[in-house]
Amino acid sequence: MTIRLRAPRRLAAAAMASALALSLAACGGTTKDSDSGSGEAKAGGKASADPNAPLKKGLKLAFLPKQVNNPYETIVDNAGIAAAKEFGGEAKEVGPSDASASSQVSYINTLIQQRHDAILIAANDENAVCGPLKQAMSKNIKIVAYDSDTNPDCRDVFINQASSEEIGRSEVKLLSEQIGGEGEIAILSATANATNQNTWIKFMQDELKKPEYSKMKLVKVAYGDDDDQKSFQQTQGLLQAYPNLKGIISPTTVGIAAAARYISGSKYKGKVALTGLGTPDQMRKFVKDGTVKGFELWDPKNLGYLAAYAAAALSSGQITGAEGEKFKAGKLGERSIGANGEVILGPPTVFDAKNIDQYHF
Ligand code: RAM
Repeated sequence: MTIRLRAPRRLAAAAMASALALSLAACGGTTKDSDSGSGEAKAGGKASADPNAPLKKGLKLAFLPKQVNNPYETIVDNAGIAAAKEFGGEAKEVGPSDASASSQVSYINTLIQQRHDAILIAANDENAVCGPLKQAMSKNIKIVAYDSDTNPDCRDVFINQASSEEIGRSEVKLLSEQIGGEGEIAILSATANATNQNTWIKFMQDELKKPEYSKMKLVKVAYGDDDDQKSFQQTQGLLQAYPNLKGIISPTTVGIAAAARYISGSKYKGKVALTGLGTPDQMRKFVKDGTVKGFELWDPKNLGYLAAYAAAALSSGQITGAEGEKFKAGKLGERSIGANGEVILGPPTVFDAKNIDQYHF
């Protein structure tokens, strides 16, 4: 079972130990129907899944990323667009140039008017997009959240890049190894509303409660809004405000690249550790110049590819989004839907000076 801790009310509960969160999730009411296998689930009711239904040809998909000028989202969406060609469909990317909470709403409304078969969304806010997404679902447009989830009621499936818990806990572990388990640390996140970052941060905070991290102190969570300049300035601000800072976790590709750029040209290089989630292509020079020892990510291309196949499987009636259903995701093989309609891509990879040259994305 995957733990879901997103809505503010649920987030309030998220500070508790993960075991408790797990049991809450087990008896909570947000899990999609999985008992009958019929896929009778949400808004408007659903037809039964037919795992043998052929993928429909000519499906029209639209990717709606957090923002179009984010190199990470571009890799994901381009891979999804290529995947759609593979199964005889067509896909495009549209979206805002900033990742603010309501920036995606007008795009969803336009995509509904254009009658797409599926909308794939990396949500900037789990609730702000809900109304229009439900509207789309009522018109039989399938909704695939990827990267950053919506409220589960507002999409059919969520394609998660890796286990959210594993991402959050492993970030703390990575930084702890780099600073000898001791000292003040900060987090440089994306936007304050980002579902994915907020979920990861909750798990980081929970991980930090373990005795082995008792000498590490989280002094601040800063937000760079997935904007390069703002992330750069926030890094500078953190280092000035907390002169004893030993390390920063930036769980955003935009944030970690900007933070690395700032640190590499400052007196903090080699003194303040930086880890987080980054693309090897953006981070390579900072690993080579010694600013960053290690960071992690999954293959964003596979995330877009998997999301596109999930959209096609939904639109073709192979799956409805209920737990336990399975679909074939091209070269990624058979995938199954877990609790809360979540499909997990796979574990992240840690990149360091030894392996970074093997990765190009
Ligand atoms: C940024 C975005 C995205 C996140 C990656 C790791 O590009 O915030 O949502 O998944 O970082």
